[in-house]
Amino acid sequence: MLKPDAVEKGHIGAILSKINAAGFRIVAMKMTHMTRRDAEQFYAVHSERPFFGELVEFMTRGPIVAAILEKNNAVEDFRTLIGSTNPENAAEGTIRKLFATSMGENAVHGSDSDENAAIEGAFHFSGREMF
Ligand code: FUP
Repeated sequence: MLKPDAVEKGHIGAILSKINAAGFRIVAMKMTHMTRRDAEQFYAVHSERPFFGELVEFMTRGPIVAAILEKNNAVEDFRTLIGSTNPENAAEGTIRKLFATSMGENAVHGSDSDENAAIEGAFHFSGREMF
């Protein structure tokens, strides 16, 4: 997902360009606005964490771009491309280093396993929207 901060600041094109240059194939993509219920479900794993309320507020404050990306070793390579969760620790040239402003508003989300990528892809897209 390209998160609300990235969309608000007009960074969709720049971020997609980096994703493209890194060799990912776009399997599915759309702009959408998550409801509170969507965000609570998507981030259910964090529901007991102190930042959960803030995370849900942030993820629902504006539209996002959801995408399914395909590549060999996609999960690890995408996480390398986006950089650390906290942009202060993100490597030079990574998407979060370039476009994120804080741990909370960190521009992009990447799945942390193939299993979660399948779950998260199915959260946003039906089979007819995957190409
Ligand atoms: P990541 O896998 O890098 O997206 O990070 P996590 O799944 O650990 O966290 C999901 C989101 O929760 C982060 F993108 C931002 C938010 N978060 C905080 O706001 N504070 C924290 O201490 C940890 C995560």
